[in-house]
Amino acid sequence: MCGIVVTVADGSRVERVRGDAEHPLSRGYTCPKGRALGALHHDPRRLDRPTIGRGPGRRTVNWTEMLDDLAPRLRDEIDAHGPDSLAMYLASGSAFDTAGRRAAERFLDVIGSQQKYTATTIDTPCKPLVAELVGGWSGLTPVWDHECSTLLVLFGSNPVVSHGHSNAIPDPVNRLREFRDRGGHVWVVDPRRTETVAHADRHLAVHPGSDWLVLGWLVAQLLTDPGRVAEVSTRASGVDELRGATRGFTDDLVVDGTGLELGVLRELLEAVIRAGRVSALTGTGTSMAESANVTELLLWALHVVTDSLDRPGGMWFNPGYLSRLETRQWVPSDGVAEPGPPSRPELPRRFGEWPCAGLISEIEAGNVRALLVVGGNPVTAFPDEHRTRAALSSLDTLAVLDILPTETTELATHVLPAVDQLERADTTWLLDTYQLAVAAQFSPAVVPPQAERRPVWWTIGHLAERLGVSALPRGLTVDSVSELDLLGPILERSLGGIDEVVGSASGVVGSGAVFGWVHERVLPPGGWRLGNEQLLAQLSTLLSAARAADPSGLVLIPHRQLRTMNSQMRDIAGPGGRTEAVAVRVHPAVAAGLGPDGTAVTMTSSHGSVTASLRADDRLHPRAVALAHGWGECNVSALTSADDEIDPLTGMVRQSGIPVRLTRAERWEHWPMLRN
Ligand SMILES: Nc1nc2c(c(=O)[nH]1)N[C@H]1C(S)=C(S)[C@@H](COP(=O)(O)OP(=O)(O)OC[C@H]3O[C@@H](n4cnc5c(=O)[nH]c(N)nc54)[C@H](O)[C@@H]3O)O[C@H]1N2
Ligand SMILES: Nc1nc2c(c(=O)[nH]1)N[C@H]1C(S)=C(S)[C@@H](COP(=O)(O)OP(=O)(O)OC[C@H]3O[C@@H](n4cnc5c(=O)[nH]c(N)nc54)[C@H](O)[C@@H]3O)O[C@H]1N2
Ligand SMILES: [Mo]
Repeated sequence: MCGIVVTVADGSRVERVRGDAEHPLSRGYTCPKGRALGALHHDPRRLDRPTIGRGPGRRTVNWTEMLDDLAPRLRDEIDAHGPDSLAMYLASGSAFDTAGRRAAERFLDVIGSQQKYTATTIDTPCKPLVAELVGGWSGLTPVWDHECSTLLVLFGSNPVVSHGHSNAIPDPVNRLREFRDRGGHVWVVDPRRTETVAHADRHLAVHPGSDWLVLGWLVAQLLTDPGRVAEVSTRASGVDELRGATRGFTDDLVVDGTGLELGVLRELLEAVIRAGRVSALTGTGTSMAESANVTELLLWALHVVTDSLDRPGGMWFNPGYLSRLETRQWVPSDGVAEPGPPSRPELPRRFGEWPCAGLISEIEAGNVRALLVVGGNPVTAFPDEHRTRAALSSLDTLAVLDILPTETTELATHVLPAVDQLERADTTWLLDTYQLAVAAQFSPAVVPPQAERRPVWWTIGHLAERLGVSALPRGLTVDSVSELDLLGPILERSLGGIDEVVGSASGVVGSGAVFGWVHERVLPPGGWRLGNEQLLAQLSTLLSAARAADPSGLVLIPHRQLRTMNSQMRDIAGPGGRTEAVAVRVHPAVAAGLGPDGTAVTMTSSHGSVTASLRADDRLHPRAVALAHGWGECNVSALTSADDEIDPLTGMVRQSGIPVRLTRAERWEHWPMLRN
């Protein structure tokens, strides 16, 4: 989401990537991932030619041979076992590929397969769930009003590293600095003293997994004011139910459960009251925990109770320069989920997809026989690494569209080389509504595709044509279409029209924050729904458990690394490339019992174990163990489960707050990528 300027020599050699000073949102900034795109483009290990076959039998083929082999296999599976025998996993590598993503989704649709899986259900399904249950539509994404708000509270998000969770925050350090320079205050709630804390006013080092107690206490305190209750009731339903449910957030319980002092909680409450409206954001630190849905409900409740949603000085809803949500007709959703896949009927189907946890059992049950992976690395992203590997290896057909070899392409029967971000035209469609302004950018391909790399829309489009259907809009055929034909309709419907977007190299801004359209057009009658029974039942279960809880023992928490993106960019072999490292981070008091930095330690959960190098980190809460996901050799997914601890409302896998034990490793094979 940062504007970049790419210097190209001889029409095809990427010499340099730098931030675009003219870009209205990123203003010359770009993070290490953006600057690495050139080296990634020239990485000698790039997938340049299609291959067929597993293991030593794998052979390089041309595209005709690939399509002649793959398409009939898909046809045979569908003829013999029905369209649901074909599944698709769409993930991060397709999130910045508008034409490819749309073609892939359309393909599954026209084939008639329900077997759609995305990274949402291993990332943050609590957000669309609560948006739907409270606001009436799952796509409502609250965005920080960074220009008018005065209080920003971050729960489990570290934008200085991640650049935002469901908000795209380019140039995060300067943005926080500007916010504070004009009087804004930043509070960070995180069991680790994060890189963002260095640019914040206050840091609350909570016990991992206890954010919901902070939020519930705040809401309960605010709702002790009868005037406020009456006022909130004019724009929300379920206020009494919420008030009843939050009565259990007593001072003692919250102090014990969070490890915070009552005085600190009171200061936060005063800051909220002083600010009047508040901007609060959550991230993967809360969305991957057992309390994810409840935390998100209480976050929305805090915003509703302070009249901060869809209002200046709080959170706004970006209707999107391209999506133009404010022009649509809305029918509020009742939020009822459909059943899960046949092997896991208890897993809810929401937002038109099944939870990733169910894909593994669908393969094991023989229901899914062919899987297309579009820009994903399930071996490092899915729960239960060993089961995921076994399931993927058992598939008749595993076709992976990627740019580099990964742990997943290793298991594939068909590897289909894709173009990278510099080799294709694109627009900011998928993250349109996450931005800090109503804005868009279009960029043509800056270099021609090398070798036999092909756009995802081209590959999927050809497969579809061979199956007698079309994955492209309006029945367009692959060989008669250009990328601009595919992106054109989106740009034409945009706020400024196609010429405006295509004509501006650095992107266009339609406006800053806009307010009121959600109240006018989207909200159900009666306003925000704060009394949802399913969410309040989860809250009451958590409260009962919290009263009995013993907050001791180590728990695993997730975190992001600045120069990697999940499993991507761990090492880049192109010119100017680099290698990253990963470590198990613990508080020095915990490390002292294990050994010096670099000691091999084994982390064990009730589900499995993983061995990696130790690093003492005084920024961590003494109970937290941090290990980033996305590493093949020390795969944190060995500790998670696809069966146990799955959230019943979303099918989300628990990836944070997992009880673990640490011991010195008995035997450990070093691998070259690991450094300390
Ligand atoms: N550089 C980089 N950027 C990325 C990514 C990347 O891999 N690298 N990944 C991208 C993706 S896919 C995503 S989903 C986003 C995620 O974006 P963020 O959610 O902002 O991700 P993190 O930077 O990991 O921040 C999560 C924070 O939660 C904290 N945490 C852990 N457990 C708890 C808890 O119980 N309570 C609280 N309050 N905090 C907790 C961690 O210490 C960490 O600081 O980032 C995106 N951006
Ligand atoms: N235990 C645990 N599990 C987690 C998480 C965690 O914190 N802990 N985080 C979760 C989160 S937030 C997420 S988002 C998921 C991530 O899950 P995934 O999205 O499956 O993981 P990535 O490693 O980002 O895989 C993206 C793949 O896309 C490829 N790629 C890059 N660019 C392109 C392109 O232009 N075209 C194509 N076709 N492919 C491309 C990359 O090479 C890479 O193999 O993992 C989740 N899993
Ligand atoms: Mo994510």
